[in-house]
Amino acid sequence: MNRKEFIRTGILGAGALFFMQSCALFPFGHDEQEKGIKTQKMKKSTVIIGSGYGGAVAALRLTEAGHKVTILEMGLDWQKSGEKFSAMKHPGNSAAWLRTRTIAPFMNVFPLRKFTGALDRWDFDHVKIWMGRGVGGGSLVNGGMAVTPKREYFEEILPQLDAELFYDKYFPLARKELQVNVADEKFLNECKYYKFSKVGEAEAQKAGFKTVRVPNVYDFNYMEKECRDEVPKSALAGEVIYGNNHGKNTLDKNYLKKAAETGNLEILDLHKVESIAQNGDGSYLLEVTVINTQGETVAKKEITTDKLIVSAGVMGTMELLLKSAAEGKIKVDDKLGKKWGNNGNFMTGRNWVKAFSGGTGLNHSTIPVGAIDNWNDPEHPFFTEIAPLPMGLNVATTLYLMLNRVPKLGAAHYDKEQGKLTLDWDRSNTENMQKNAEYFIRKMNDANGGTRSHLLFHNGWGYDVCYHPLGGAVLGEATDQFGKLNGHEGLYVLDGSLIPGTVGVNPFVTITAVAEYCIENIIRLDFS
Ligand code: FAE
Repeated sequence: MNRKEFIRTGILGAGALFFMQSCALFPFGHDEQEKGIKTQKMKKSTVIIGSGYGGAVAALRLTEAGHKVTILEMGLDWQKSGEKFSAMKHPGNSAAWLRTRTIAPFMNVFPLRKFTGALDRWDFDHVKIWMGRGVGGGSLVNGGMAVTPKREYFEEILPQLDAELFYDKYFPLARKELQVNVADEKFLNECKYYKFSKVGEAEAQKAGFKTVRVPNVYDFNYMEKECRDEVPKSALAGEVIYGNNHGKNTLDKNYLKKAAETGNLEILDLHKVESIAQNGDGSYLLEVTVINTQGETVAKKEITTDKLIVSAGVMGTMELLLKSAAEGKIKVDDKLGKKWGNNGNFMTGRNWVKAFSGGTGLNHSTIPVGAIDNWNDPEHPFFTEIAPLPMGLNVATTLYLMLNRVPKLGAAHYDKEQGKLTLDWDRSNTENMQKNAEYFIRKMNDANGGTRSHLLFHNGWGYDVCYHPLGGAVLGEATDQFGKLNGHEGLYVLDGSLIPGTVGVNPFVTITAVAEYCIENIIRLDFS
């Protein structure tokens, strides 16, 4: 088919093209695209930018209430595309967003073909931030740990919210919709893939720490079948940060699926919103680039909408709003960008763990189920995930993702000259985290032997590893009490940006619960 025929066919099938989910099949080359690209103008009643937790919750509640919704997602619709996710040992197309080498926290020795993969990483001077790309956002690549924050800490960081209402209504609702479940203890004891967790827990207990079982959105019934070789393996085959082909209840299988079933949801993938401008009549104009799976521009769109929900994840939301403001397209106040934090993320590890009694095992499930809860220690408060190292090697290493308090919060800015987002964040922001890590590793080694994993991170200290960026558009500060951006009718922020830099545990249950609360009130007040 030549290009003319392609366009003719495209015009005949304009409806289908409009709803086309993936632009991977666009047949023309880069130069031709650039020349032939015309900007399409269109109007949509309600637009959500991003299909992670905040966006998915908003989509379900709005569509259920009868509103037509369009989600613009820069990543791929993996389910529709037919592409498969890849395991950590064999990184493929899903392993990185438009990179030629892997971007895991370590061991990035694998070359890649450039593709709109599911995992992205933004590097700043003192912190590297990982995030999910694709329909389902972070749910595609995260470890699925579904932890409800401690009530006292939730009250401390978000005093503007009614904690009773959250613990009675919004947290249970979030857990139900996200399909949270807990692994059976007998299974964990018997399954060889959880030796790393059992060893990690036993050592922590020996060092005097309290361990806790952690709920997850991975379907443990499925995992038990994996263990018995009855179904294709996913968590037990090293799949996680490059996506899971089975087992994990990602947002495209719950919130987004239900929203699509209403018939009111349109998801446009590979649609990147470049900027937001406010028109004279108060509506919003979105400048959108449509890309193919090589990252090449295949179309441009200008989409006008009266109601805009920005759910691009903390870094995406900060970039979009601060950049649009720096370019004079929207006006924001100085509260936007403030109270950014890394949720106290600090990665570390120990070597020669039980080295002479079989180590942590050759095979690790990718789904963490254990944690060390030292939050109530006034001197060294932390919550630590006992993380797997699913590389198929018995490296006798345990890996820990520590979550600490964030006494010194940072801030996000947009540097117009350099054309990029910047962060006020340096080693002083992670000082307390480093002290906790030193204390934790010392205590573990004193009780159990072993050494700090000097070869990982910076001599064993991963102060710059961040999986949980939070804050920047704090609820009730940069927004009103339900997420409406200050001074902007019809423009809402619904994602991790609403939470002021820390929540003390893995954050997606809280992001989901806060989004449920906000959208319920937004619909009541602004969509009637
Ligand atoms: P998010 O899920 O990041 O979704 C934002 C979406 O917006 C993405 O799909 C983007 O592609 C899209 N987007 C961004 N910019 C644009 C644009 N300009 N135009 C169009 N689309 C755009 O946002 N949390 C837990 O609670 N438990 C865990 O076990 C856990 N493990 C993690 C492991 C890894 C490797 C990573 C990276 C994160 C992990 N997290 C975990 C964090 C969690 O996934 C994250 O807090 C949430 O996904 C954030 O949800 P949001 O709704 O804020």
